[in-house]
Amino acid sequence: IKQTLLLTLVLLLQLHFAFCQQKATIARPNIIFIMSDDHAYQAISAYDTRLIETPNIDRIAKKGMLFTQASVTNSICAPSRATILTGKHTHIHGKVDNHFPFDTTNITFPQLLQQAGYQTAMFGKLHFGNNPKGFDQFKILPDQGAYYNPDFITKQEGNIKVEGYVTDIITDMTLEWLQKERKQDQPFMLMYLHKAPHRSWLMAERHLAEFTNKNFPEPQTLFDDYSGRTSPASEAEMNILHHMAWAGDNKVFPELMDELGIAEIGFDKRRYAYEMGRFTPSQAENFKKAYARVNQDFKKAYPSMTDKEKMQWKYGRYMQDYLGTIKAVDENVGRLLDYLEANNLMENTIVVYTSDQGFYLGEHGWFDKRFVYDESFKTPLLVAWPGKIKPGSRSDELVQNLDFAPTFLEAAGVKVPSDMQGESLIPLLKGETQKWTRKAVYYHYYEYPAEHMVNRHYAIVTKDYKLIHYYYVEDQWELIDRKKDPQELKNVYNDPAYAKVKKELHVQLDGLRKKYKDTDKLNQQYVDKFMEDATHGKV
Ligand code: SGN
Ligand code: CA
Repeated sequence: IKQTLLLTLVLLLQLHFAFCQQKATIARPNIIFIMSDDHAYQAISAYDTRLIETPNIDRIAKKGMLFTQASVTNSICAPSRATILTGKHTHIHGKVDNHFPFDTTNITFPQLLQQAGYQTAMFGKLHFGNNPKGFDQFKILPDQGAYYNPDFITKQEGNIKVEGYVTDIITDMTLEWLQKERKQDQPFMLMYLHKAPHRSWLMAERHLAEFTNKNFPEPQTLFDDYSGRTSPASEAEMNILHHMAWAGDNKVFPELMDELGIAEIGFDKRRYAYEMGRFTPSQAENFKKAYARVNQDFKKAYPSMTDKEKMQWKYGRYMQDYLGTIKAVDENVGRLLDYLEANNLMENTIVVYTSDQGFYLGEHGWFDKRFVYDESFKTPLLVAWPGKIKPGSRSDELVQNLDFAPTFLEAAGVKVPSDMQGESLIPLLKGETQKWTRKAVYYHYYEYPAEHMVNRHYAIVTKDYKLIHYYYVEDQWELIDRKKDPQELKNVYNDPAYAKVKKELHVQLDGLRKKYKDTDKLNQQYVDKFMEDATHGKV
């Protein structure tokens, strides 16, 4: 009898553990990571309603949390993506710019989740030059990818070309995977990564008529003369008037440029021809038709336009196209959210919406990113997790793309590797702000010399200040008072009133560099490697 009792007890215990394990597996949340490319927070109505309504992206903030001070560690595409996947600063994972290849010996959070029993998939833009590890399924755009009739590198079908508009296609692939391939008995981690609204801003055909007729308010610093800062701001080549391409960006027909005697800016006509070359005949016709009116108006106005008016015209055109591409992103995010709601998938799923960095929408007269100034340093971040995050909540803490990997691993109950440098956002998501101790973040941008010519710099950012060191072309320091000067127009580094603050920030910056293991020697190594590659024609 004793033996039978013992056996029964062992059996019961085994059953109990099996049940608990199963429960733990079921309870592990799904993760959907939605990321767009170059999506400025100024172009999401949950942040700012002046430019566009994005009711679907806003749904995520309504259900969850909006982060007002989310930022990136290095405001450029592939380095940001590598930071997201590894939870490390760019000088540690090695992808410091778009040029260096991603070192695939790095351990990424999708690999760890896959090992822990998650089903994993990635659709859209990665931009690494190599395929992602740790994915059961992927369909990714080669390099930057194309807006119309894009090619894809796929895990199972080799290279394919799909007719249609890229934002719709990436969503179709994502929904198809959810419908047909998702396993019911496994949690999943899905990366849904848009190309839009990356340059050269081609919107979907269905939005052409509406968006080419819209007007937008101008930012207050559209005519910034860069006089208040050190030289990198004025040396950068991302001014809308001087560096935005007439045909390639603003869709002035090349033949009209010739007729009006307008000189090309950069690869102006070549880029235009490339985009046109990808269209089907009917897409080309719609595109030409939609921009014909724009060109007619421009033809009349151009001969008497002042530089100021040219800037205003280009800014308006830029906004029409850039925001037009976002309209399709928002609609497609809506399709995904509708699917999740209709299939009971919202409940146990973390849904993140973010961008690989922010973007200038005419602030400082700029487009593009790269600088540590707010519009490109900050990035949108909205997170829904029903039952865990209070609906409609908001966090002003200094969080970074560095924090995603540890957050997702903790949510999945997977041990966070000790060399990951980010911090889990879970306390913030749960409203336990007192557990969040970070007071400053570190930033380091490397891609120079390169397109847009933004000098290399590193910085410490607190809620009140930015201390920036530009170091490659010239050695210059900037101190920005974020509270008094939110538009970041004035360097107060040499203002005696800031002597104490400056001293303290220098100490903090040294501390952060030590903590994250960044050094001048390492900077030099990246410069040397870049120069070596440039000499061998690899850049
Ligand atoms: C392209 C764009 C640049 C942009 C980089 C990096 N030029 O080269 O304007 O800064 O991508 O963007 S384009 O003429 O090809 O449009 S990133 O988001 O991939 O880092
Ligand atoms: Ca980008």
